[in-house]
Amino acid sequence: MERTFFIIKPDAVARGLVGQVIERIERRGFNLEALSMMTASPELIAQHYEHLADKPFFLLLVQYMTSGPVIAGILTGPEVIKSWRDMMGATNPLQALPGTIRGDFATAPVDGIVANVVHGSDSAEAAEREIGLWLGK
Ligand code: IDP
Ligand code: MG
Repeated sequence: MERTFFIIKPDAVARGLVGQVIERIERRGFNLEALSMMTASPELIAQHYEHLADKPFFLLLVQYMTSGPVIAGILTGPEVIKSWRDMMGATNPLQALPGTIRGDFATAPVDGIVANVVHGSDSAEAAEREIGLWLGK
């Protein structure tokens, strides 16, 4: 069994999409091991996305991710890290295929903000780091 860390981002919470995202997780057969609602601090987002700190969009990303409450949690299941990334779809919703969460729920970026509904860890190492950072588990 693998575990991964996921976020339902502020745009999705604000738009009332939490239930539909959770429904897809449950329908796929993954287990919700933890679920927490919180508003992230800029410091937390800066640590979470530290590998993007030198990107020109970094400040916009911090503003976006702190703009309202998020749902953060842990998913467990077979090959859940890759499966959840596949369910999310491409980073830019313009490229995300219909059938993926981003492809079904997000528009192309507006004003440089890639508001794309969900986050998922991209490796087992990232999952453990992010779970520790956000949930202390
Ligand atoms: P991922 O979320 O698909 O793993 P990352 O490259 O890790 O994509 O980027 C993290 C987040 O930063 C993205 O989900 C998106 O919200 C934002 N982002 C990524 N690339 C851009 C960009 O070129 N402009 C603005 N925001 C971006
Ligand atoms: Mg990423």
